[in-house]
Amino acid sequence: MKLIPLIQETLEFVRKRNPNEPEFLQAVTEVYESIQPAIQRDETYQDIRILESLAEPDRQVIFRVPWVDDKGNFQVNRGYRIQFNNALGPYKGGLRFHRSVNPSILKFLGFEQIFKNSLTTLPMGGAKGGSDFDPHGKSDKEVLHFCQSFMTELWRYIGSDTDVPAGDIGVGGREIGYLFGYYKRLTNEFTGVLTGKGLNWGGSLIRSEATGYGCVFFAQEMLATRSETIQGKVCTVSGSGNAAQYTVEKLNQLGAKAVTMSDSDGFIFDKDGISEEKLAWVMALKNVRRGRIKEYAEKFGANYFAGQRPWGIECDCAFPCATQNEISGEDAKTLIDNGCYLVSEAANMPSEPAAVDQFLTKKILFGPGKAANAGGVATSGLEMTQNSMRLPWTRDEVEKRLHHIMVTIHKNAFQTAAEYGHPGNLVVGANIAGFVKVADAMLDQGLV
Ligand code: NDP
Ligand code: 2IT
Repeated sequence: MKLIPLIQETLEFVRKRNPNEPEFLQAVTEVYESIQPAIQRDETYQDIRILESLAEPDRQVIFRVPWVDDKGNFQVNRGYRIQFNNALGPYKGGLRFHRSVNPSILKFLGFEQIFKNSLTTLPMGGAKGGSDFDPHGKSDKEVLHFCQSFMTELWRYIGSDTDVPAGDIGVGGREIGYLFGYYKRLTNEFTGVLTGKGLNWGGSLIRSEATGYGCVFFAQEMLATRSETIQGKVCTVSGSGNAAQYTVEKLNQLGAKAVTMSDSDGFIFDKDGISEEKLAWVMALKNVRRGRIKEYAEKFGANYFAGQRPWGIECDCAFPCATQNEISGEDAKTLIDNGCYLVSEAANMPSEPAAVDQFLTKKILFGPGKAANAGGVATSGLEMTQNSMRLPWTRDEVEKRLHHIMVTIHKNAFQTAAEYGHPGNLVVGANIAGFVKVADAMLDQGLV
């Protein structure tokens, strides 16, 4: 697509304002290039201030997080909350604790979150936050001390009608519990200020499962456009955390076969499939013992590939569930050459631009993260609803709603892509559908 001057100028403006932020620029470039058909069609979006405003966070909070480790030594980390856009509802998005966390990564995640949340059909704005704190190898007590110090600063910027954080990489049920407990002490309020809470203190059934389940539901919808089902498909999965575990669980439930899982040290390949029993063992390994995926190979006699990603393994469908830019252009080529014809992104921006190009050019079924992984935040939205009503829904009720939302997101992205002249291109479809709703709301509200 040849870019019109408005998009070129906007991207130039964003690049100048945000030097040294490659992940953020990657996310903005992809969205702004792909929404060009909507900008060209409707003059209202040709006001450059819409695109400039959207790429500028409403507020960025950066703070010091001092804490004391088990040896009695003082440690200092950096905490962040990027409140990107609240045109559609309170700021909403996860917290990531990982050593790589920096403004570029959180801004890319916060920017993506705006459009993702727009697609969910629920009233949520976009935000992201976190810290360069590395939870690997830390004791529960150290994680508790860190979370309490983090919340000592964060509490004043969030609230159930202001900004509702949740989990992401390195932030799961344990961390949400510690963060929630301290928020409650500081404010003397029991509110739905965080999602992903424990089931007996305000959490929603299916929230833990939602990202993985949603991503597989999205894959089912993509396959249905070719009159196919997921049953019997051989699937590669990366990661072994929250998103990966429940992707594998749903694949098993639907009769597909997941053959790989990974962590940052390497991946395992189990040609017999990661059965329900083996997955239960992985969940205990990762969520309780907090061990390495390599142990799976030792336990079940599978193959382990140190320092590698699973994209060289033959499969029908691939589910990247670890992190950004984990599929290179080269990996994409290998996947396609080996017969893979569906990629559904549970992770945020896992495919490098060169990989996305190949998926689109070769016309395989490609579900971009902001559509395919929206089930996580959508179910967070359902948790907020239940908290507001002070009434929990059953597991079945939440899963039905999640399924309906994923079907709706796919339909919206699919129809929008066709409407704007790019049939089958869910990158164009999801970005335009997400953008139009946010831009209209911003215009209605006087571009604030
Ligand atoms: P977890 O922390 O539960 O798991 C992350 C997994 O990815 C771990 O196996 C981890 O391995 C691996 N990983 C993390 N960073 C890297 C890296 N740099 N290189 C290789 N492997 C890595 O996080 P989630 O499962 O929650 O998140 C995974 C992805 O899904 C992220 O992109 C996240 O943004 C996205 N996502 C999550 C949602 C949620 O609700 N949790 C919702 C929507 C998207 P190791 O333990 O070795 O670090
Ligand atoms: O990337 C994401 O959508 C998440 N990490 C979930 C955010 C949320 O608020 O549930």
